[in-house]
Amino acid sequence: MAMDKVDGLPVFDVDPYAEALLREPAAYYQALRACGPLVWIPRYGVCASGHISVVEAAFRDWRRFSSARGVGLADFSREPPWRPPSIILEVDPPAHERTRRVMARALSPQAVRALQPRFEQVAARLVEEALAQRELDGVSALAAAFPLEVFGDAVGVAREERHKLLAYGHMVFDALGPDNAVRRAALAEAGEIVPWIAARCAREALSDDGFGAAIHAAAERGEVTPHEASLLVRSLLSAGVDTTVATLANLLHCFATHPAQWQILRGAPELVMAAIDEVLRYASPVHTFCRTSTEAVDFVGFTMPADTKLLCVMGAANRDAARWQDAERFDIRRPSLPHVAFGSGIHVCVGQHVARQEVAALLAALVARVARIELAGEAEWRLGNAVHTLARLPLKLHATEAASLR
Ligand code: OVM
Repeated sequence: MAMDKVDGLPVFDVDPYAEALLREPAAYYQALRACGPLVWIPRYGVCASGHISVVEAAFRDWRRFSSARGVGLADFSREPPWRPPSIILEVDPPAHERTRRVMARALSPQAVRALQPRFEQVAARLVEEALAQRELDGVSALAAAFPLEVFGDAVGVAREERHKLLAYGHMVFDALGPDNAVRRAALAEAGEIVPWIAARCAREALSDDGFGAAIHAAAERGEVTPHEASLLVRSLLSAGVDTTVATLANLLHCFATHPAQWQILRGAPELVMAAIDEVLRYASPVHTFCRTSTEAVDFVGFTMPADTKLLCVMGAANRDAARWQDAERFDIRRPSLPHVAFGSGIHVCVGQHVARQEVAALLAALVARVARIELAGEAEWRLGNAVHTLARLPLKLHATEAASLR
């Protein structure tokens, strides 16, 4: 590993956004961790870390590691963002606190719990439909179909053209990377998708009983303006679909490729929640979020320059041997928490209990009905500048015996 003059930081000569690495990141993650707690990536003039202690420290230190200049590679203080910034994610305290409070209340535990029966019902139906097929694409038939239906309903979005939520999610997350082919392809759809999304966020476009209406109710109480309420609904649609689709796809892939772990889970369904955290740790859907240093930061024995992006590589941090024994092994019986798949600190995923409940509903339905998840063809990874998941996952689901005797 070369050393350089950049404040004595180890230099890592890599393009983290190269297609081969986005597809197959494990070796990059390992090299990143091996370079030390903090590295300099000359290609983009950024720092990066794959050490969990550093990633957590940066997420906690919101004063010196700002989100307001964007959580992607682009520094909003130097180049204009591709869309009006998020008023909850791309913002620091004190502004962050007000919007976060409104969002947290709309996504209250009671509101989420009330959705549980519906999640279970849809999950059971999708699993039956999947079992009836000789072969299926796990991504479209399960991973995408489930959140599009239940999360779309939960927010209160009309049913027409919901697939556009997927394209929007790709846009939001791929925009966090450099100006590469992945980002350009995702943003090429903006002209069609962005106005559609904006229209879906208005009060009159939303149902009366969803998260969307709850956010607009906060505007009626004067906690935010009506325009801010629409932007918070946009945040739900930005962050809430692609991420859970990716998690479910990664979950199916984990169990299809680790059949012994599936048998362990079938024999101990009380491990469903633990299994979800192990999927999040081992196959973290969001692989990288950035922060921007507001001043020079002395930490972990190095000085990180001011006004510099830090790539918090959660995908790498979640396999840090400093926290997990045999970190490269998928094992649902291990303690998987605390991981940083949902981030950490003040911006930690505000919708994580919705996401967990969605994933748990589908996983529980699979555990109840599926004896074996067989890979029926080659899994195809989706190239994502911030999300690591599959584009296609050919599967054959084998029903449990009790069911086949029915
Ligand atoms: C947003 C948002 C929130 C979380 C994640 C995200 C980049 C976006 O508020 O738009 O993905």
